[in-house]
Amino acid sequence: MATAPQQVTTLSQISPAVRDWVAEVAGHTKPDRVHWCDGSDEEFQVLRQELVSDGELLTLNPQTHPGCHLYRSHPSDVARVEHLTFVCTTSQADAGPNNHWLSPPDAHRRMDALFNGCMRGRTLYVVPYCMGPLQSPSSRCGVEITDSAYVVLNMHLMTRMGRPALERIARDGSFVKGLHSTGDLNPERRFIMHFPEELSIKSFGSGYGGNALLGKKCHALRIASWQARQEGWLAEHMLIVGVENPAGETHYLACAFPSACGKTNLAMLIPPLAYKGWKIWTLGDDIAWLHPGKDGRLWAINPESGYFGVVPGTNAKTNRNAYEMIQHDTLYTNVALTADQQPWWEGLESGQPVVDWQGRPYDSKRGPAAHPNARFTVAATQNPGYSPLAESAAGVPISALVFGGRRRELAPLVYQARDWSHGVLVGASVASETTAAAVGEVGVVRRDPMAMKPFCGYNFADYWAHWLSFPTRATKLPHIFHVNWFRRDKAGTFLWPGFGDNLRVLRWIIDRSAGRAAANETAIGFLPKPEDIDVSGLDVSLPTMQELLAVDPALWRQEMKDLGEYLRTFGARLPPKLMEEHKKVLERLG
Ligand code: OXD
Ligand code: MN
Repeated sequence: MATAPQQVTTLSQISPAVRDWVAEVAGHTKPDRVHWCDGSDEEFQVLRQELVSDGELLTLNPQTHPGCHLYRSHPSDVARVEHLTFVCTTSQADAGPNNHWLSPPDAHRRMDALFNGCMRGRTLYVVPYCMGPLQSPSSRCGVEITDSAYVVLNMHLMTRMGRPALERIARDGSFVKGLHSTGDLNPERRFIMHFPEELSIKSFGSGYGGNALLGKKCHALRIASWQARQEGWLAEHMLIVGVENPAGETHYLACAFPSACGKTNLAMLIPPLAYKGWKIWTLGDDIAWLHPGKDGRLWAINPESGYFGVVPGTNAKTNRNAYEMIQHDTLYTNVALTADQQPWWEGLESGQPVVDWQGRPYDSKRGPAAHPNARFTVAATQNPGYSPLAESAAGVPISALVFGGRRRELAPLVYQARDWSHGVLVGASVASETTAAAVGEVGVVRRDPMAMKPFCGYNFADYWAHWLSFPTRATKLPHIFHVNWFRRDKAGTFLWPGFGDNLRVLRWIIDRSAGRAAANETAIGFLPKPEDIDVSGLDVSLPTMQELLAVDPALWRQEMKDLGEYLRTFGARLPPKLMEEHKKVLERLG
């Protein structure tokens, strides 16, 4: 039987532009071998087996966790490194005070010196990938060159990668160039550089997560946010979730929270027992690309096709779907082990750790058994709540945008912005306690506008101006809300149960968006009255609800003063409209 012509086209022949770039990089980095990834399951299995044979991956208990493996990263390489992440634009002002900056020539010089000969003795993998459904006009492609087979396995689970992506690149005629090497993992020689004007990324010295899986934070947020501004859309650090009520009506929400604030849990929420007939559909847990549609609404696609989620805390009660989906065919990073090679982490309800995340005998004196930023990588289709619309070329229409942060005081459980421009101010005011997702102190409140502080690839002032331009691009924009699941009382106890019960708050958000729920008008926006949030079956008293929904004018005046000071650090590029919105809130606070 004759072989179909496309089957005999070798990968390196599909796109001359990619072929030339690979040749140039190989000439500089001097690998022993070049492997073009076709994205097939066979390729995934062969690479995984090679890593097992080399001792880089450990096969977990095949009876309890079939298809699961453990990878241990270098102990100095366990999180994103924001202090070593740069946006390299010709003009420093374009990167803005929110980014570390180097001029492109300086950055290239520094990175090219590091990449010189760095792949000697190694394999250079060419990973063509598509962020978003292969047939969607909203998707964008890239090629990651990496010398880490672990990165290739992650990219296989997280993106649509291989031959079909390369074919699309050949059709599109453009792609984001991402060059990655683990180098010698020396933190002194670790940099993640972005060149938005050239649509390229150079990452050296880390094999971990957002530093190394270049399709994710580097491409789908930093580079894509720049492209989105030029092309009239938004690339955001948002989950996408569908909420179906018992009448069969589904609303899609896109929600932005800083890292490790429960986006994966919210995207996979399990309705409380009292909510029979409600269904949650997950479209994405980390990134949303939002495009104005012809119908005037905002439409969202998830550029990713897998999850790179925080493991500690995941159990059948906090996130049953995530817990179930990571029982098989999952790549674990930096979890602990039980005596019979099962993965273990803090928050798991059974088992005992005997080996910690660094492979040492577990000793509680040395800290947690699993690293607090231990991760699972898993294909999205394994999620029992996976929405088939995640493959839709058009995406899903968004009914509400929700911002949130981790704040023990001040921000009420939920409030609604008065209109789009006020909503942009609400997004810009997001602040949150820092978590283990990035290197640095944990638990300090920092400003994280739109949860994009580590991810916006250009000056925040221009970014807010771009957000403020949306009423001229779309006539039926979603309503904007802010939530805070993390309020505590004076003794430090959480006031709101969170997790599945957050659906009660989403319900009010949806009802408000659909114009069928009442609200109290306050200085900071519209709030539900305590009785507007359904707490039936919950142990949440009326005084607790009152506290959760209180707006303390003195605290809010201070907050607005701090926000004003923060916004003014962006200087003359700050859009006047944002400061007008800020002034209006201050006036309303009296
Ligand atoms: C992530 C992060 O890994 O935001 O998603 O740090
Ligand atoms: Mn994230």
